[in-house]
Amino acid sequence: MLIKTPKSYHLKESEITPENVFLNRRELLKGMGFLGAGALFATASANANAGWFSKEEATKFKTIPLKYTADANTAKLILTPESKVTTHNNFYEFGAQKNQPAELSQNFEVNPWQLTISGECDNPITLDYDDLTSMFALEERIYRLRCVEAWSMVVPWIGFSLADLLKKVAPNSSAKYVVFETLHDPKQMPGQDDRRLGGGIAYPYVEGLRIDEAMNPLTLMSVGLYGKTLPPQNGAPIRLVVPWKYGFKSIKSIVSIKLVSKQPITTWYKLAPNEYGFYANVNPEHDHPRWSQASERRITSGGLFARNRIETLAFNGYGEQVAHLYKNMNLRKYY
Ligand SMILES: Nc1nc2c(c(=O)[nH]1)N[C@H]1C(S)=C(S)[C@@H](COP(=O)(O)O)O[C@H]1N2
Ligand SMILES: [Mo]
Repeated sequence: MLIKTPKSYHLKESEITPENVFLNRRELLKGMGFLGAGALFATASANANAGWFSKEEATKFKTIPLKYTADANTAKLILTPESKVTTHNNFYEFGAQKNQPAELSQNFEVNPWQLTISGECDNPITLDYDDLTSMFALEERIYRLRCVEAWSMVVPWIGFSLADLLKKVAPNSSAKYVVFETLHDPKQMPGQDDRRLGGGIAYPYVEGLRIDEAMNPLTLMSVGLYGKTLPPQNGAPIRLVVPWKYGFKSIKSIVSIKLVSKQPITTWYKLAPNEYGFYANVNPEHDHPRWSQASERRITSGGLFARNRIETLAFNGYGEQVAHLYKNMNLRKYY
């Protein structure tokens, strides 16, 4: 018998959502000769065969199949359907309503793109659009995504570890934090100069991590989901995914990554420091002033309003991988 040791970040079969998604995904992987083989070259047409690839999905923007490796273990997971992952979004640059990013971002230009990694390091670099998907071996990572508004999803991201990228630029000893910035281009991102549409936050969107959080192997630079490049509403061409923190840390459409010596002032923190801490680790014991964080609504194929209330886990369930980063910290103070 073949016994696979699951990577610790994979979800368990038991946390699962709907059966048809599970079965379809398994069929898909089997059909691709994946269950048992090492690598999966997913194609858009293979995805289209799966039942959850529905017409609700925004289709104008062309996503491109990606070559990536996955662990056979991922076939066991039930995912939030692609049609929900790509139509229920927070991306205020394209509007603060959940449906607006998918509607208003379909002409977003992602190629050419420039991502600059600079600051406290020996070898600053600038990557272009093609570098983003060719510089590193891509892998699929199935992560929970927990929004501070108390909804959550399970998403099959594709990407590479931020640590691999940072190692390339050789951070120096003053590099204590990492600051990320989203593209600032109000012509393309109408929310950036329309305060009502853009939810009244300051642009460009800025986020940050402590260097040890950035170097943690769970911290992902994502260039795709569901086997293809990212749709614009999910942060094309490249976004951060930090699965143990509230979703607002996972900044989209990044053009700058800078190594710095001081904790940066980040977008949501600047707006309301009492509501959005710099750390923003998922913590069921520390409520947001407007939302209890004790439980969450898992978005499944059962409809956005299906009853899917589940308990929220400390560090979003990734404590084994990341709790040590906060060993001597009072997480009520540093929320
Ligand atoms: N640039 C930018 N990044 C962003 C946001 C945003 O408004 N602008 N919203 C954040 C929030 S609040 C969440 S929950 C996640 C949502 O990611 P998704 O739409 O891919 O599910 O993106 C995060 N990244
Ligand atoms: Mo969020």
